[in-house]
Formats: sequence, C-alpha cells, structure tokens
Amino acid sequence: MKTRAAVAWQAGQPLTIEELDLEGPRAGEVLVEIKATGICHTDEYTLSGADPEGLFPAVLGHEGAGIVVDVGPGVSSLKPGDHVIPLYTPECRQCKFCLSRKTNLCQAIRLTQGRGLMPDGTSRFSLKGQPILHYMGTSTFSNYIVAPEIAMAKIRSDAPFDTVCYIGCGVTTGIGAVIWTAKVEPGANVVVFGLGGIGLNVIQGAKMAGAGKIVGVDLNPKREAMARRFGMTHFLNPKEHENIVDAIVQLTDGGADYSFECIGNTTTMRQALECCHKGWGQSVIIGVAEAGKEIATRPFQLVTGRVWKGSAFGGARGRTDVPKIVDWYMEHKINIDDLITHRLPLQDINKGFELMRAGESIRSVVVY
Ligand code: NAD
Ligand code: DAO
Ligand code: ZN
Repeated sequence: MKTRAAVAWQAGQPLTIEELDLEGPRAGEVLVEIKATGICHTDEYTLSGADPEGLFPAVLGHEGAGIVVDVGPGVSSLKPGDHVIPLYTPECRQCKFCLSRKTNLCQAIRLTQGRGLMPDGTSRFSLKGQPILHYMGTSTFSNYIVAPEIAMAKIRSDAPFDTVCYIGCGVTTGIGAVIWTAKVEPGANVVVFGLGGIGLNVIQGAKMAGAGKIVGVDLNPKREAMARRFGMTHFLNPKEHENIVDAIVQLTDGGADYSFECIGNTTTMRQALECCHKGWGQSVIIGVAEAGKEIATRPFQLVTGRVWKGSAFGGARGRTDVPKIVDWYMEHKINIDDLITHRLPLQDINKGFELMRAGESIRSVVVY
C-alpha cells in the first residue's frame, strides 16, 4: 500500500513529504493507521545530526497514536480496530531484561530497531525501490506504519488521538521518572532543570506524588507561568543567580530530595546532582546529551550519599503502564491538553520543528 510520510533524507535538512510504499505486516507485526503524532526534542536531536545512532533516509517520529488496520501471522494480543500507542521501548515480557523486573529496557528487538529495521532485518518502507529506514521502531511521521506487536500499547477507544499521542513519549517520560524511577514520596522537595515538554510533566508527576517544594529551573522566563499551572511552587532563572546550586540548597533547606535534569546539558546534569541533599538526595538524568559529552562531579558528592540515576521512557513498561496513563488522562488526574500548544497538518511538520527550536511551543502535534 501507499502511505504519506515526512522523510528525513539527511541530517540538518527539512523533512519532505513523500508517498512511500509500505509493505504489509509480517509475522508478529501489525499495520497501524497513525492518527496523530507529537514532535519531540529527540526527533530534532536525530534530525540535527547530533545523534550518533541517527540513520538516513528515515521516517522519524516516536510519539503517536492510531488504530490497528491489519495484523500479521501469529499476532494474538491485537486485532483490527484496536486503538494503540506505538512504543519505542517495547515490552516482550519474555527477555532477560523484562523478566528481571529491574528495568523497562526490553532488549527483544533492540539490535534491529537501532539499525532502523523490523526484527527480520528488513524495512517495510520504500520509495521507487529504495528502502527507507524506520526510526525507534515507530516512525510516526508516516500516516501508516508497520511495527512489532510487542511495541504497541493497546489503549481505550474513547481517548482522543491528538492528545494521548503525547503519552507515547513526553508525558510518560516525565511522570514516570517521578513515580517509577525516583519513587518520590509525599513531602519531598523536588527540583526540575528544564521546563519544556519533559520537565513540565516531571512537575505534574511531582505534584501527583504529593511533593513539598517543587522548584523549576529554566533560562526561559516564559516557562514560569505554565510550570506554576502544573504545580511548580518556586522558579529560579540561572541568569539571576551567581551560583544556581547554592540558591537551590538555600531554598530547600540543605538540598533537593530529588532532582531531574530535563535539558540534555552536561553542566546542568552536574548542577542537578550537586544541588541534592547530603546523605540521600537523588538526581535523575532524563535529558539526552550530545554525542561524545561526558558528565563529571567530585566523587565525594557520591561518597556523601548523593545518588546519580538515569531514566528512559520514565521507567515505564509500555504495554502495561501506558494504558494506565491514558486512563489517568481520561479521569482528569493529569493534564495534557494545556501542554499541546500547536496542532498542524503533516505538510506543515517543518513549522513544528521551527516552533520547538525557537522555544515557542511546548508540544506541536501533527494531526493526519
Ligand atoms: P525542550 O526543548 O522542550 O525543553 C528544554 C528546556 O530546557 C527549555 O525550556 C529550555 O529553555 C531549558 N534550558 C535549556 N538550556 C538550559 C540551561 N542551561 N539551564 C536551564 N534551562 C535550560 O526539550 P524536551 O522535549 O523537554 O526534552 C528535554 C530532554 O529530554 C532532551 O534532551 C530530550 O532528548 C530528552 N528526552 C529524554 C527521554 C528519556 O526517555 N530519557 C525521552 C524524551 C526526551
Ligand atoms: O539500549 O535498550 C536500549 C534502548 C534505550 C532507548 C532509551 C531511549 C530513551 C532516550 C531517548 C529518548 C527517546 C525519545
Ligand atoms: Zn523484553
């Protein structure tokens, strides 16, 4: 069949809209009509060329929602008509990683996914016979995709696609880092570096967890109002403080119980660790730093009880946890609507990237 898709031909170039050939689902795969997709900073990271694993030409996009149209042989958990959110972190429930219960990083299809291919080592997308690569196993910048069954969360059918698509990455990454990775407890002081599409979800996760002070740190003063609406109690702009770590330690009576780095900058990663409370403060790195960058601190920071952690997709087990987050949204326990600042048709997808680069949007969503 044919599918309209935004193709990334090479790093640093705008996407172009193409009519691609899409082969049907093979064993263990499903064909999904994507109804909406968010544009996330990680798509920009890959498109910019900063991602060492970035491959071209490819169909980017990893924050979608849609409807199953067809299933390949052996698929048992999904059927045509099911509403789904594609998962860039699958959940096979059988690999060593899934069975460990210690991580959400299922490895069942990791190698082929990282090479832009389906698990059998081939691509379903092509143009005039030239294979076009998949991206993160999702490629939601295509109106139709083929993806493995284990990389689909089945969700309730009354949830609107143009908001719940954001649960495919940003919402789950931010809220999950608070409740599953850090396990923030009521009354804890939380500090969030970066109040973008991820950081604002960390803020709403911290509020849900019953955190005490919720301190937001951002260079962009326009982010303050939105962050306060989501539960931030104090805002610090690093431009207004000689030493941001000292300012946080003073404000939180000795340091953060939990801090979250949602920027992808190794300097703020260090600040996020060093603003933590002596003896127990934990810092969670969510931001993805540029290729080749390294983090540093004095080891004594760890000797004296601070803990450095990382979180991918909020520690969520996608097929199990994503449907729960959709329920929280439908039950008004979390707010997604106010974070979606722009909706665009596919042909305007490059405008969505420009809005993100200019710091004008929180989330732009492409609606097919
Ligand atoms: P974003 O651009 O929407 O937000 C970043 C925010 O950081 C902006 O508000 C910006 O003003 C602020 N900022 C930039 N430099 C700063 C500095 N030096 N000090 C203070 N504030 C600063 O980005 P996003 O979509 O929220 O993504 C954040 C990061 O999370 C990215 O690196 C992205 O790749 C990563 N990410 C990680 C995961 C994961 O699973 N770990 C998932 C999705 C995204
Ligand atoms: O090595 O098992 C693995 C895959 C890890 C993927 C984690 C992705 C999280 C960071 C990238 C942000 C995605 C939007
Ligand atoms: Zn697995």
